[in-house]
Amino acid sequence: MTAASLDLPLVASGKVREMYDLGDRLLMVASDRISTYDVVHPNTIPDKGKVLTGLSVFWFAKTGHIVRNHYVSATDDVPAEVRGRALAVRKLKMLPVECVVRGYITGSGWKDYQETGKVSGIELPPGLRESQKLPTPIFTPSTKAEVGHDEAIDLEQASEILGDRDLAGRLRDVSIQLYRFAADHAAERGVILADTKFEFGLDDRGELVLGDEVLTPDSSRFWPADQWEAGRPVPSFDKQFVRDWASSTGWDKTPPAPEIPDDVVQGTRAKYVEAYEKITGESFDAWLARTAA
Ligand code: Q0N
Repeated sequence: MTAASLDLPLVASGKVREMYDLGDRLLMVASDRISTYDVVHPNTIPDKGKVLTGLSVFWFAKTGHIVRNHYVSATDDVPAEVRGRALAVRKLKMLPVECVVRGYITGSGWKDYQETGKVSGIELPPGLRESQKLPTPIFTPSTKAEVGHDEAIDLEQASEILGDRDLAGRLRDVSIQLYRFAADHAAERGVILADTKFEFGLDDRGELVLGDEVLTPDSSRFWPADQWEAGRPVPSFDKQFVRDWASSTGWDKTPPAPEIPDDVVQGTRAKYVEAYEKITGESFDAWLARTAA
């Protein structure tokens, strides 16, 4: 069953997710598709979309004291064929700034730091090593590029895009609070939340609301704490099997991505389920039962 087969108006689609119109609400559907190096593979990871949806719901429930969110229900108004992988959410006016928070220096942040000593206009101490924990989490927003990668911006540019200095400052403060809360929770369970991305919107009263998926492996970098070491890239919790296998094939990371063999699919599925169970403290079967049609 593919999400694209739903007989509802499609309002937005990404590499691995779709958003449908339910009239007064939206239906956000997470597929089992997986990308590595930004390229989607031809085959899927069974239950990946359900794991990510269950994780988002866990975090929406846990972070309501920090900021309101768009979550309405994982059952009401959710068609049987996408139960477990879809959420009914409130319609928002989305803000055109992606709210990235980094607690560790890796990925594009590490690249920018090496070139300039700064990330998103924020001067960092000299001598940091790859994957090192930052003295304090930093807000490094980006804008959605029409094609290709998101473009890194600083807080000043975010203010200009939003046309509202106070709103930009509030996005930064709320994003960092969410990151700290989630990183503390994950750390107690042996997982490092290296960085994450939030998307916010405004409701019909102009109030700030957290949207999108939250604190999932697709919107965040989760590292197993026992594999962390400064001075090298840390393997990602969920996709490392696929990346290691893909490298071994000699794939040059340009489309089309190769078909993932079944042992790598099964190993990766197990990592997603393990991530769900470690972080939520609940069995993944309980999520399936809770959302069964
Ligand atoms: C919305 N996107 C971009 C899902 C996520 N609550 C909302 N109200 C109105 N629009 C949106 C949301 C949310 N969330 C967000 N597009 C529309 C991210 N999408 C891409 C496709 O899949």
